[in-house]
Amino acid sequence: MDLNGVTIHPGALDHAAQEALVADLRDVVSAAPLFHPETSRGRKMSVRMTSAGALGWVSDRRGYRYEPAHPSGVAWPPIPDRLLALWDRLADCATPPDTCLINFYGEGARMGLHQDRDEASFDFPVLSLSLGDDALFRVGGTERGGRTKSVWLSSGDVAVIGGDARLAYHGIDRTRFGSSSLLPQGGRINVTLRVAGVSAAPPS
Ligand code: MD6
Ligand code: FE
Repeated sequence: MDLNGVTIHPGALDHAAQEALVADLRDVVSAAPLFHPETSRGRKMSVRMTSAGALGWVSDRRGYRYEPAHPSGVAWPPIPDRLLALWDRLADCATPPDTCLINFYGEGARMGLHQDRDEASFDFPVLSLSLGDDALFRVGGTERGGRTKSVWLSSGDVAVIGGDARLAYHGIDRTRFGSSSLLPQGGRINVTLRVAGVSAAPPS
C-alpha cells in the first residue's frame, strides 16, 4: 500500500514476532530508560523515547541531534537482531541502520507533523514499526501545508519512508488507547530504524 510515497506493509510481523520484539525492547528500556524529550522551545513532548544503536536521538534546549550516549551517560544498547533482520527484509537498503529510536505513546500522546531531517544523509530510508495500540498516521508532501493522507496503523505494520518521500511531513494525530492487548498496560510503541551517521550512500 502506498500513502503519498510511503510504503505500508500491513501485518509485516505476526503476533509471536511482535511479542518477541516487545521482550527485546524491554531489555533496551531497562538499559536506557524512556525519557520525555524537551523541544528546543522548552516544551515536554507527550511521547517518551529512548534509543538503541551506535547513535541515539535526543532533544533538549540545545535542539534535536544524534548522540552516542543516553542522557544518563550510558552507551545506547545494541539494536536487537530481530530488528536488523526486519531492516534486511523490508528496507531495500544494503547499509545497516546505526540507530533505532523507540517512541512510547501512553494515553493521549501524539506527534505533530514533522520531517525527519537530523540524519547526515537523506539517501537512506527510514523503517518504522508499530506495536500495540492503533494509531492514525498522517503523511503529506515535502512542503509544509500540502495535502495529507491518513491511515490507521495497527500492531505489526511497517512503514518505509524513502526515495522521494524521505522528507515528507508526517505525524501521529491520535491513538486508540487500549485497542491492542500486546502491551498489558496499553499504549503504543513505534520503532524507527535509520542510517543517521553515514554521510552519503555509495554510488550505485
Ligand atoms: C510514529 N513515526 O509512528 C511516528 N518517522 O509514531 C515517525 O515519526 C516516523 O513513522 C520517520 C519515518 C517513519 C515514521
Ligand atoms: Fe518521524
